[in-house]
Amino acid sequence: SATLSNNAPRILATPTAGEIAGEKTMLLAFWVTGFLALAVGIAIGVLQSSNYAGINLYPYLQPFLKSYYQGLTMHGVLNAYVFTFFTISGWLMYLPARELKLKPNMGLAWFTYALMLIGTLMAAYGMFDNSSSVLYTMYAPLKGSAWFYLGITLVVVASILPLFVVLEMRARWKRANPGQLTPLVTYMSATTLLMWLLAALGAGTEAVFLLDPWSLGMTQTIDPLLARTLFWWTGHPIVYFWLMPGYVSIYALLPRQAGGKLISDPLARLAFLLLFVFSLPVGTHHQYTDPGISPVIKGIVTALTLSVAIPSLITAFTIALSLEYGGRRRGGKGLMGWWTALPWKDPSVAAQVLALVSFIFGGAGGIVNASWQLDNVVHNTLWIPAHFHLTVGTMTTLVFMGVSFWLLPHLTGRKLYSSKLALWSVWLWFLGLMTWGFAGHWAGMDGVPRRAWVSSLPHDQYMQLYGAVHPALIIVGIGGVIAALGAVLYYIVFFGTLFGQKDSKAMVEIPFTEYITSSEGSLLARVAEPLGLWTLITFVITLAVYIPVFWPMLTHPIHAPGFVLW
Ligand code: HAS
Ligand code: HEM
Ligand code: CU
Repeated sequence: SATLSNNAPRILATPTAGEIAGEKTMLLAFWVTGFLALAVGIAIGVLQSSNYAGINLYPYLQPFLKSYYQGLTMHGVLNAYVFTFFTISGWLMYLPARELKLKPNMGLAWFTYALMLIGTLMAAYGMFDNSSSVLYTMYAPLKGSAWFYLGITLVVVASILPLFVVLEMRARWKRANPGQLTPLVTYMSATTLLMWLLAALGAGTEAVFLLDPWSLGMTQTIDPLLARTLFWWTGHPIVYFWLMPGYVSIYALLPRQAGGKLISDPLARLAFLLLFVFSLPVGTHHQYTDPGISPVIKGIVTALTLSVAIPSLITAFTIALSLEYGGRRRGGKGLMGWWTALPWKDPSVAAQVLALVSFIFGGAGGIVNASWQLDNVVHNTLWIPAHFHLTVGTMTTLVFMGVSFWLLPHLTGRKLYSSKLALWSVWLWFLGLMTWGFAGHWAGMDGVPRRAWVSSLPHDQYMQLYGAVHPALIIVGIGGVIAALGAVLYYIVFFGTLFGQKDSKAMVEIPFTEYITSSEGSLLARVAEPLGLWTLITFVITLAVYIPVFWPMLTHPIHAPGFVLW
């Protein structure tokens, strides 16, 4: 009120019970929509792993999936964009609101949801009518329909909006707590969303200036190299937009769930800050084999990409130590006793720890990809999808499955349907993806291409081409089935909980962790605090790398007509 002096902390209105209930409904809407998309995506995933094992299920799916590529487009878009964007957008608005005890701008939150839903439905229409089997990377000159591109454009625009919800809450909180550091979860959410704002500029530009007008017939040709480069401006950092929200749970909640504390709050901030700065300028590591980008740039990008692994290495050690601390508090003795003493019976903990285990392999594969010379061996082979099923398939999907086991009861006041089934679903998902991941890396090293409808070949031709790695390809198929079984159990638990018994004790609290080293008095945390400055720094570094990439493209434009190959 006006009577308060400027530097006295103003009392902030904490949300009422009714307002909190409204926020919970909002998050539930985001999560249910996201997980529904994932269910469709996963069902198609099994068709794809079977394809590599030599089993062609597509003739039985007429007229729903006209081709492998129609299915693959849906799998990529529904899993990697729709599932992730919905769950992440809700998650990153809701958690800071609870941490700061502030009411988010609910109008904007629901507007985000509505816009994302409209975009999704438009893109889904473009995929279901088989007009847009251009895969989730949308590589021109493959040409999809305007429904598809405009839909994706709306989804991307919607995914930017949660940033403003979070920044507004952070500003309100900072006004009431002058000179204080942003609380950790809010810090993490804000850096993730700021990173994504800069990231989205690439695909946003591609969509608005190249793909949308082209698909609407306003332009006749397209520049494939420029389009790809703009896509990967976004397409690399997007993987950290999938990873960092998982890290929010791993850093800020899991240590508590595992019976311990987070070792260091400032180190967590450092990890997020480094992820922010280094995610942006490295997109062209997806284009090591593309012409038209100078080898000097490719060398610089190799070094920068290896740098973006550093925050994940920091995470590995910080979290391993935090888990060890939890395990020892639970009575674990000796070298590895803490590991077995972790609460493995808690499906939420098991999911997240298993996701971390698989991410060791996903991350190691990423470092191989990052190394320019080595990438030539694995690029465009099955190695690459194997790599990202051990990253986005676990550190995002498995972590969010784990989160949902406490979050759904928290949101609905209903009991988790079955802890035992949940635990089985987690292990099967982990084992299935590890199996397919392992075998996919193997097959890829032996040259099996990704994005190939190999099962449509006559059997003897398939064996002639891929017989030498047939065991690996069979294992890919088996892994897919195991993971899908995990998914079936998961959805039984998911819907069983949503439609299950109300239980007053089910309304669990959010397990915000405590820290051993807090950020009080930490120079590191102070340096990391001015997010506006860090956004500017990141933008400048990104431009420094990308201006020399774009310059030759803009001065030597390519005019390619569109193709529809399906
Ligand atoms: Fe990647 C391609 C490089 C991470 C996703 N990546 C992809 C594609 C996707 C993807 C989707 O440089 C394919 C796109 C397409 O369709 O073409 N990636 C990296 C590097 C990292 C990396 C260097 N990727 C990710 C993450 C993803 C993801 C995360 C999704 C969420 N990736 C590449 C490159 C390509 C690529 C090239 C292009 C390749 C090509 O040829 O096309 C790094 O960020 C990885 C760092 C991670 C680590 C692991 C740390 C380990 C942790 C777990 C610790 C365990 C604990 C448990 C605590 C260094 C944090 C305790 C356990 C005990 C036993 C004690
Ligand atoms: C591609 C299987 C879950 C995202 C693939 C491929 C296979 C596969 C075999 C390679 C297809 C090819 O290169 O021709 C599965 C199975 C799953 C599963 C069996 C679980 C049962 C997921 C999840 C995500 C995901 C949870 C992300 C959240 C992707 C993406 C692609 C892909 C982005 C690349 C599509 C492309 O190349 O255009 N999947 N997947 N998948 N998957 Fe999955
Ligand atoms: Cu990348």
